[in-house]
Amino acid sequence: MQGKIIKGIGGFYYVHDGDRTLVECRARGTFRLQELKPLVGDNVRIRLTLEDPGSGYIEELLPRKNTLIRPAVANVDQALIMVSLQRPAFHPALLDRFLLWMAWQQVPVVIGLNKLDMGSARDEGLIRDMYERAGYPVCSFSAKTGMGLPALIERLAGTSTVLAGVSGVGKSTLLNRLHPEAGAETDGLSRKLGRGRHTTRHSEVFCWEKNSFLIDTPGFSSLDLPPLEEADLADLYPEFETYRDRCRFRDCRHLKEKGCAIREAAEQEAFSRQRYENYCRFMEELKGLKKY
Ligand SMILES: Nc1nc2c(ncn2[C@@H]2O[C@H](COP(=O)(O)OP(=O)(O)OP(=O)(O)O)[C@@H](O)[C@H]2O)c(=O)[nH]1
Ligand SMILES: [Mg+2]
Ligand SMILES: [Zn+2]
Repeated sequence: MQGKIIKGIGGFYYVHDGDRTLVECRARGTFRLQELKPLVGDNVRIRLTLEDPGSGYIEELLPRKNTLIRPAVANVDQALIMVSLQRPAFHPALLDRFLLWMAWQQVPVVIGLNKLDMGSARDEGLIRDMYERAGYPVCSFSAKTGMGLPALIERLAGTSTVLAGVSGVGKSTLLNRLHPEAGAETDGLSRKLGRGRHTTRHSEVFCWEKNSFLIDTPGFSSLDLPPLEEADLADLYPEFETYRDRCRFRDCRHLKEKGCAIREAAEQEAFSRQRYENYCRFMEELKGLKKY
């Protein structure tokens, strides 16, 4: 029989056949030899145990559309990177890190700006503008009140979307809103710090509408950069695209070089200057990583 791995806990994989059956499976040793680790989202062929039809083992991993490292899932069409206006506070550099990971993994992105009920319309506008100018679709909403959700639902329907974002931004709350049967645990934030409490512990796939999947994932609190060469960082910024070939030097790193078209464009606010400044910081970080 065939199915999809909807979650993996402690060496067991839970395989759903798309109808009603959920089978607890172990993976066969051969995957380990091939260094292929089954991932949540994998489509697999399984064999049921004779004595117990509720358990079985994975015989074959079917070909993947893609494989993500952060978060570790397979077969997604896009990522909804969630941030919140407040609690936790919005940090552009952190969102930029998520965007770099997704660009590096070649996964299309929708930015979900949550907790619209808590923040000001002015902040919402500034953030939206900053990222729309970079070419990213932005949906603002409140998973709690339902405000703004129709536009988001349009983007999610008919896709397999992985939810990503730091702890506490409301990933599981959104999932429950779209699919109450999920009954995902959500938690109050640490009152003093306004930080998330790492409520979701495992990634899990939910089918919330026909052919529409959401993958809830645990939020991380910090994020390193993808394993990049310095020369490749600029390629992950969609808004640099039109300027990249106009720099005076071919090997321009777009920092302090003379005749750098990207820096000039940032100074003229052709796109968000803050995104460019974070780019410069990330370049420093990549240089530092190389030394040690
Ligand atoms: N005011 C407000 N609170 C929200 C909204 N969405 C989520 N919350 C609250 O934010 C807190 C964290 O929500 P979760 O859904 O658990 O966050 P998460 O992103 O799944 O967090 P992890 O599982 O730890 O990664 C909960 O107390 C939610 O009730 C919203 O739109 N408005
Ligand atoms: Mg959660
Ligand atoms: Zn340049």
